[in-house]
Amino acid sequence: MPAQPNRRTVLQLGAGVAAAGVLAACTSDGSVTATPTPTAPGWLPPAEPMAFPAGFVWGAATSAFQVEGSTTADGRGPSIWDTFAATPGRISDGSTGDPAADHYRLWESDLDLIADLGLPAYRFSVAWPRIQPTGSGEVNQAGVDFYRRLVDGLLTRGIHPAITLYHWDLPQALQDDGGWTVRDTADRFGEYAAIMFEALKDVDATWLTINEPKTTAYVGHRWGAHAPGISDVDQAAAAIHHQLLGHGRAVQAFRASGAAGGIGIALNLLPVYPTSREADPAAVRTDAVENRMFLDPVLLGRYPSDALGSKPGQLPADGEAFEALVQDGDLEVISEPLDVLAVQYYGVTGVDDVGNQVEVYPTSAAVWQQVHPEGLYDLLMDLLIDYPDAPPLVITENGIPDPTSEGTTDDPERLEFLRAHLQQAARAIGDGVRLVGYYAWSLLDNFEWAEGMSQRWGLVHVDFETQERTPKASAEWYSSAVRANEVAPS
Ligand code: IFM
Repeated sequence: MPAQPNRRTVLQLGAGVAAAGVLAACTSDGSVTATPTPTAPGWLPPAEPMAFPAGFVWGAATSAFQVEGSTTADGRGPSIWDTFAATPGRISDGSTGDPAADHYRLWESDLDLIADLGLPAYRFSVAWPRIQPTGSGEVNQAGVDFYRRLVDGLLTRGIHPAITLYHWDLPQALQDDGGWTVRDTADRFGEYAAIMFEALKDVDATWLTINEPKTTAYVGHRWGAHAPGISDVDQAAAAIHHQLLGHGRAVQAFRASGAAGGIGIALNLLPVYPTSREADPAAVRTDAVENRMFLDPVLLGRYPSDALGSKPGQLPADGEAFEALVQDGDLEVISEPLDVLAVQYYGVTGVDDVGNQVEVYPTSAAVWQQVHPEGLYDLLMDLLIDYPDAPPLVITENGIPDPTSEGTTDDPERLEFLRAHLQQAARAIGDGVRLVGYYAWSLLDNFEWAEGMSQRWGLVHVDFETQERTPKASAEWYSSAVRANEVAPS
């Protein structure tokens, strides 16, 4: 497995002081050097609106398990999230994916809502167990028909479909055979992807193969807090490789199908800030674990050499066992050229000298989310510098939960979050980043995984008793920004 440390930059906070002006970079011998940062500290947004390029794609996103409900309708098979949510103690409020936001039945009025907000694009995911109830073999036509209707409904309304093939709802039958820890699942994913390309090949869609392979690997297989609920670092590492291999197989199937549109992968990336000079090495390794372990194989055709091991910041998996999983030709498959790289940005992390991830910016109601809009700019500029041959970028998730679980339509925190992040996005475009679109997470309040229905991420409030939808203040603000194709100052 070829693997050279690259020069991906890691921001230096200095001794607990935010707004640094120094980048720590990993050299080819693995040592860390300080270099001038391209980030001008103390950047302030201009007093005028910041315009986006003509043709910039604006949208909002959901995923199947989080919104659809109807988990046994029309031949859908069980997924790992049905199993996980049905296990006592796994979901904080005991909720399941049914009815969630009942989108499977309310999809038409939800598409009207998207149109009313003036959003030119909608990102949703296909539930694999609706298409192949056991993850292989026979196609369940009723499932395919649902997504055909959804896509046609979008096109009728002039809304561009962005279609995620895998947003965490693996058919349970595949999990019973090892799930993402086994290579066979990558092949099954390629077959399922081919079914969807064939079914929708006439549609000019943005296809995304796998949503956040990092979350599935680490939260689902290392920490056991998401389905399938495994706590084993070597299985987590295996899940990385097999998801990425599945991604590559899907890209190959896309090209072979002759389907219209383009394809990419959705990676959640995390700018890493050392809390002191002594923390630089651990921060560089954390960057390998959080970012380069996914970016390098997809964009450069190699895994980083500094992600796995027992040094501070590393993923303590068995490197030799991991290398043994990577067969000849795998990295060529994984690095099949893409049309777009989808970036999901929620915030940043600090790293201390022993490799602990620590809080350096305030968190939202989601304890893992350290909110730092400038981190988005840093991330986009890092991608520009470190992966100059990357395809155009699109932000496919960015958002914040309501401060409480109560539910409200008055959400100034989200409105300001969106404003600040869009300003950073516009700033990065002005500095040369090829960013072509932005999807807010999420269109609707929905099933937030282990938090169940208790964490609301929607631009649109959902009353889970009545399923009534009411746009929040942030939705109205976002709608105005989208219509004007610019972000206004506060
Ligand atoms: O709700 C999730 C989404 O499914 C994946 N990205 C992060 C969001 C907020 O946690």
